[in-house]
Formats: sequence, C-alpha cells, structure tokens
Amino acid sequence: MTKALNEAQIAHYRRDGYLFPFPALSADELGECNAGLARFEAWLGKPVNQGDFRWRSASYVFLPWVDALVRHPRILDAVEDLIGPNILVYTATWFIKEAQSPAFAAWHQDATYFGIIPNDQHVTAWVALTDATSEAGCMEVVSSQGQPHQMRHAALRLANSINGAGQAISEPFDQGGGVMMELPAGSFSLHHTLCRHRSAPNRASHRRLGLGISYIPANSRLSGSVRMCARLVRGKDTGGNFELIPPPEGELHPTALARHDHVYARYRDNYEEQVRAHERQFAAAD
Ligand SMILES: O=C(O)CCC(=O)C(=O)O
Repeated sequence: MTKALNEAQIAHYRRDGYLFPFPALSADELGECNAGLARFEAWLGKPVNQGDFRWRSASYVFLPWVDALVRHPRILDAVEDLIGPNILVYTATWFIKEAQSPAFAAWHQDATYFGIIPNDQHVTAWVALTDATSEAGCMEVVSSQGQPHQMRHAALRLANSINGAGQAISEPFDQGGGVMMELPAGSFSLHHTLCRHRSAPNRASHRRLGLGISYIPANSRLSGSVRMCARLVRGKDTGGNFELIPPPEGELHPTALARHDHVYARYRDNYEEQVRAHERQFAAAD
C-alpha cells in the first residue's frame, strides 16, 4: 500500500515530535468548512472562541462537516503511518484567534491532562482553515531531540489562553531552536503528544482558524476512572476501552446535541481527574 509519509518523515516525527505542512482540503472542501463554521457561529450567536468552552470541544458529535473533516482520508492516511490502521478520535478542539487578538497558548505538552495509555501514541493533526502564519500566531514547536518525556505543568488558568486549563510547563527547558509551524489554509501539521509547543497572539488582520484533532490507536486506554467517548474513524475498535459514538443525525440535531452534553461531561470529568493525577505524580517526585 502507498504510504502518505516516507521513511524520512516518519523518522523526523519520531525524533523531533512534529511534521508539517501537508495539503489536505480542496478549495471546495475549505469553502464548505468555512461556511459550516459561519453557520455554527450564527447558531451560537457568537464566535466559537467566546463563551462556554464546551462548544470548542468535540463538535464532530453534532456537525456532520466536522465529522467529515476528522475522517478526511488525507489526514487519516498520514496518521495511520504513525499510529497504525485502527484509529479513534479522542477529541477535536477549535483553536481560534480573532484578528489582532491577545489569545495565545503557553508552552505545554498535550499528554499532560489526558491520561492516555500508552502515552506516546497520541498524535494531533492541526488543520488550518485560514492561513496560520507567524504573524497570525501559528504554533511554535521545539524538537524532542529523540527523548520525548513528560514535563511538569501547572494549570494556571492564564488569561487569554486558548487552552482550557491555561496550562503551562513549569520547569525550565531549552527553548532555543523553536520552529514556527506555518500552515496555508487547508493544510495540516502533526504533533506528538509529548511535543512542547506554544503560540503567540494574532497580530494579523485575519482570524486564525484551526481545529486540533486528537487521534489515538484503537487499543489505547485511559489511566483514570472515567470511561471516555471516542469516534472510530478507521479500522476496528481493537481495545473496546471507549464508548463509541455514532455519526451525527444531522447538523445541530437535538439527539446529537444531547449526546455532545454527555461526551463533553465525560471529557471534563477525565480532564479534572488527570489534572489532580499530574499534580500528585510530580508532588511525589519532589
Ligand atoms: O492553536 C494553538 O495555537 C495551540 C494548539 C494546541 O495547543 C494544540 O493543538 O495542541
């Protein structure tokens, strides 16, 4: 079978923890996504990034066009080359920065508050729906230098953070050699769950729109007590450790919206449990 990634790209990912850029969406598909987001925001009556965090999370549960995006073959082919053929979506988060806005992300690692076992198989595809340039506050990454490892974080609830807990790495590390993961609209990057990354405020005159899709192998499990929901997007559910959710019945369909309440509640419960587990783990190491 033809691979989406060549051996050099896979080796780069294993060593550095990131890869980019990969074209994914056609002009028509990009237009459909941006039109879909406009309909969603019209329904919300506000931008997704303002107000309740729930609407940033797992919108594939109630928006068929997001469900199609998380199942996009170009994205899944690349993800399959990294984590194998049986793939779940664990969550997907809107990362939106208004034009000329202070929204930012502090240095962090995605693995910190997820509790996925094994903790080195989760990969995030970050899909740009507008140009994610340095000026617009694209993601910046530093290489894992072949030694990815969990670092200590603090859930600081930082003002203007686009990450839910406003989390930040709280131990020193060499931030030199950072790479700006600039992405043209319609393309995506991949980053490993232990990749250290951040992003600066948007100084551009356009909105920076991105969806971060968390993919895990279907035999993954969680370290905590919460049974999380996930969407099987390729292959078979080889682990049976997640409650599988079906495709949405329709855009903003009441049944799908009720299911999203459930999915989001489980996500929050797990996240809060994992914040406490992380604090205990590092307190024990003091
Ligand atoms: O969109 C950003 O600037 C940060 C995204 C991020 O932290 C992630 O995808 O894990």
